[in-house]
Amino acid sequence: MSFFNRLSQGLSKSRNSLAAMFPGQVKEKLSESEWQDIEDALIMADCGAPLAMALIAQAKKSKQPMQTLKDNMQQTLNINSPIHEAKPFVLLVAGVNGTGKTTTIGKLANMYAAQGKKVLIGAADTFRAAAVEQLAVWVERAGADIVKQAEGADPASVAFDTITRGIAKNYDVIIIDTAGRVQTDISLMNELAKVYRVIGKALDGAPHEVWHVVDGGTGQNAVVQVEKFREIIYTTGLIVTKLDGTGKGGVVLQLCDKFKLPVRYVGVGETLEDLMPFNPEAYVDSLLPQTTHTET
Ligand SMILES: Nc1nc2c(ncn2[C@@H]2O[C@H](COP(=O)(O)OP(=O)(O)OP(=O)(O)O)[C@@H](O)[C@H]2O)c(=O)[nH]1
Ligand SMILES: [Mg+2]
Repeated sequence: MSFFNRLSQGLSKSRNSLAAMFPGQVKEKLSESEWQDIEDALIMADCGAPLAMALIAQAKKSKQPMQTLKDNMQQTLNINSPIHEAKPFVLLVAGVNGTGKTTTIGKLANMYAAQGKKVLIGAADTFRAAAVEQLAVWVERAGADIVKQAEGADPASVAFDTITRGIAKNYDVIIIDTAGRVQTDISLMNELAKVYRVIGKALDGAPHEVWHVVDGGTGQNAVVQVEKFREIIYTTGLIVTKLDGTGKGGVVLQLCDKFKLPVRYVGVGETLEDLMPFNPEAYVDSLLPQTTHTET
């Protein structure tokens, strides 16, 4: 299934409110109350009121308002920042509890392995033995390797070991999984800062990328999460998960607008294949009521 179809299916909850208001083809000329409805729907999808209002205000001023709205939404999402290349490429993955970090790492490992890369995963979520087991299952399915230590081990030590091993054994990609944590837990945030620092000690210039995994259904709270994590681990990109089941897809717009962080991939399901590169155009099309969309 194409990116557009997957996403469109998933985001249909946020889109339905809009699509229901505008069945069939969308006119370019809308009445004031129709614009208000679109603005409300964007706010309900968690675009954030200031951004929704700004987008609508700009659109209304233009000769082709609907097209302008789409263009500006796309522009907001289209943050040009190529993924840093290195060998080994070291990626740190973090975020609050249950957002889909471990699942996403499984998907990423699968993707890189399919590209013929040698992939090593560090199980730096040492909080629960079950977390390491969960990761090991994903990693095996993906055909990658794992570095783990006993439950309760220092996550920074696991990260250090993983990178040392990855360099020695000539891995192409090293991904470090971390335990979920809320941004208000100072000691856990300090622990994450230490993981970040130690990765840099194990390999100069690492981590090359730091991806914050956000549950696409989180809504407004995602903004403060991204803000606080970024202060600690210098986030370079976002992964937005669970877009197959949310009515709140608009938060992605808000995150891109506020932090100018690129969305690297999106999660659209629970299997290894359910990870897709982010496509701003398809994303906007799946949020807004449909005109027509042709696959290329
Ligand atoms: N529908 C759907 N479910 C997902 C997606 N990504 C992850 N999940 C589910 O979300 C739940 C949590 O996923 P994990 O990967 O364990 O999340 P985590 O961030 O590693 O969790 P902690 O390590 O406990 O913080 C699991 O049930 C996953 O199957 C997605 O894109 N879509
Ligand atoms: Mg996990």
